[in-house]
Amino acid sequence: MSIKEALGKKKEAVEAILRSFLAEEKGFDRTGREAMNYSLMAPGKRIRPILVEEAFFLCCKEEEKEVLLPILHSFMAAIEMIHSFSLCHDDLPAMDNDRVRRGQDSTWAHFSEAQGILAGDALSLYAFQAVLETFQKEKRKNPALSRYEGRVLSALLVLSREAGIDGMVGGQVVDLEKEGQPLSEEELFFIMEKKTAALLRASLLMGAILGGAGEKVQDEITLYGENLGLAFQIRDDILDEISTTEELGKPVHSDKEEGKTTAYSLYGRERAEEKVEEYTEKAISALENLHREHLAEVCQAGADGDNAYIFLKELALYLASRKK
Ligand code: GRG
Repeated sequence: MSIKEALGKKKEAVEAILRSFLAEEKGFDRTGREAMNYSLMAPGKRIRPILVEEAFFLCCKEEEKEVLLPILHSFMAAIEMIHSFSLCHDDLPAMDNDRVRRGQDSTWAHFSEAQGILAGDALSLYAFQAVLETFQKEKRKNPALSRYEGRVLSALLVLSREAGIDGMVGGQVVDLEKEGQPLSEEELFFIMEKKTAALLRASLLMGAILGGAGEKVQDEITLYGENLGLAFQIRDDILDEISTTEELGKPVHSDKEEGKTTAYSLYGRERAEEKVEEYTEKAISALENLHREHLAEVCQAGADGDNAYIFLKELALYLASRKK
């Protein structure tokens, strides 16, 4: 199966999981629930939940997998809720003022500005509710799950840290504040690292932590995520210049119009493409290192671990030349 086909299958599986976590569309607050679900189910690539799942399967011992599966699914849903909240708010008139996202009306354009704000707020909190409620429910069925409480708390700490002011929100703060001003390379990397790499890194780290990875494996997987994130953002900057609204499902040339310094404007196309390659290579080498140095630990994951290793390697290459 090609990586493209594998991604398609994984995306479908993620969407089935997301559907199981949707807010119930009923009651006086129904509009808010509809807006949350509209934002969450808009057709995205679902890269982040896929990364959570792969990192989990890379690290988790065979005998622990089944019991942790519902918790894993809640983390996969949670990261996509956080990502959707960020897109929902990023499109608002006060931020990028975009009416199109993922090939359809952005959430605020479909509902209203106020409901767009509230949908993002609600999704950011629902992410934590989804994990905690799932864990509580599963513990009631199987009290032995209490022994994984430390993993769940650590993974939630990663999620809150990487999504908030120490991560994605922090990156967005600087991105907006510096709009229209030239950025130094250092400032640009601060933004890319926080705004984009943080959630990709968090996805992998959460999956690894839940799967029981030790510190060294966590460090290597973080390095993979960090470099994958930088390559992903630089590719995004290139696509904003060379692609079309139809292909991307969102407005193009927006960076230039907003006077943003991007990797494309800083380096030019050729060097930006080289940077994508450079960070992709760094990501792959972190993964290879993990596999070489910590084989004994990763091996306990059995065939699923091997498949995840191969998939994550291919994914890095695929994302480096993605078209959307
Ligand atoms: C509003 C707190 C707040 C943060 C906004 C995510 C974000 C930060 C802004 C969106 C614009 C942007 C280019 C962000 C960089 C990260 C990125 C490339 C997001 C798009 O992710 P994809 O390509 O989107 O995975 P899909 O739609 O496929 O899920």
